[in-house]
Amino acid sequence: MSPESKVSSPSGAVASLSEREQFSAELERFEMKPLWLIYRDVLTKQPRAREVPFLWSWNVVRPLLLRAGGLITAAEAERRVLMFLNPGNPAQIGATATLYAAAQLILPGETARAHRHSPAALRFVIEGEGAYTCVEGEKIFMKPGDLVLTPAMVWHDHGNDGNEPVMWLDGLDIPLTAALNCMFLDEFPSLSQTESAPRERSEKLYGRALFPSETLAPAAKPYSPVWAYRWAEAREALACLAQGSAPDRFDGTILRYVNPANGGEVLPSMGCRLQLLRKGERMAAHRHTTSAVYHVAEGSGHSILDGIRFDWRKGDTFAVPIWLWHEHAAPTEDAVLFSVTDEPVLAPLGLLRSEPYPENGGFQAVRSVFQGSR
Ligand code: GTQ
Ligand code: FE2
Repeated sequence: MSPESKVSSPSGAVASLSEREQFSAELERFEMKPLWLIYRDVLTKQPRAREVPFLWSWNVVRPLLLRAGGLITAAEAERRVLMFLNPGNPAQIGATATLYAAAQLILPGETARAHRHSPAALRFVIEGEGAYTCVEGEKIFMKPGDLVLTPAMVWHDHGNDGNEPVMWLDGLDIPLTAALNCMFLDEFPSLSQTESAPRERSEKLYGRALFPSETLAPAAKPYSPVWAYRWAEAREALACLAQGSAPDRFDGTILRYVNPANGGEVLPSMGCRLQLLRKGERMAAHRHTTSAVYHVAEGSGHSILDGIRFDWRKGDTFAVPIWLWHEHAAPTEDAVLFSVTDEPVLAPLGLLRSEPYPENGGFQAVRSVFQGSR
């Protein structure tokens, strides 16, 4: 036996490489494997995301979504949805490792049938009026910029009673639910739910500083009792916050959508944020263990994601994977970014971690400009 094929361990044990290989092969029969073969690949020093930063331009998405409107009905499709997939991990149904994002279209007169499922969902309306989501018998009419929640296992159907196409961003925790193998879907016995609650009930009862008296105790449900957060109110609150308070170094002027019963996140798996970047503001770069999907609600600007400049404008959606350097700027006009984050998942696991960009005064150099499609 040649000397190279002999290896030794600190304990002095000596074995030939082929002996070790044979040992590993033997283990396979019993569904075992030595950890030492993959130790460094499992316990990485830092997160190694397969997902990459990416942007879905509304200029591209909108005409494709309208084309889908001519190809398939909402009834046939169940949901007429174009999913946003991450090119770094296309086999996974998600924009990041934890967050699914998609664009949905509902045409005048259409109904998307009632169902409920274990993934939690939210919508952020991009364009059009006259559509509603019916949540547990409560019809919620939606306007651009409105956020509507359909938490896990809550009945929901969509309809368009108006006379224009309505399009929105869907955010769901599908990758997470799928990773947990916890997928459930129930179909409602009829196409749509009968309207059994007053319109916008959840907002009237929980969205103001007046609660039904028994609700003073922390909410029993793990999600917000308010189903809808209106654009006009969110935008007004953001403008108010911007007056007289200094912007966050990384995020500018930023609000959380909260569960009014406990001040916590709106959903157990997804948090929502709304941030204002004032004209001329350039925020510093950082990275964190949360991943996010951003949607441009107003204006235009750019983000530098891992050295790549992504120019964005109203209607665009972009993904920021875990532990990726990112910074935002609005050089020419005020911009408002809506975002969904998996922070509520990481926080209770003790996994929240972030760091500022250490070089160049906290700003990344731009290596390239994002070009879009293949
Ligand atoms: O609107 O109910 O994008 O159930 C994916 C799954 C939307 C919805 C999606 C869904 C929905
Ligand atoms: Fe759904």
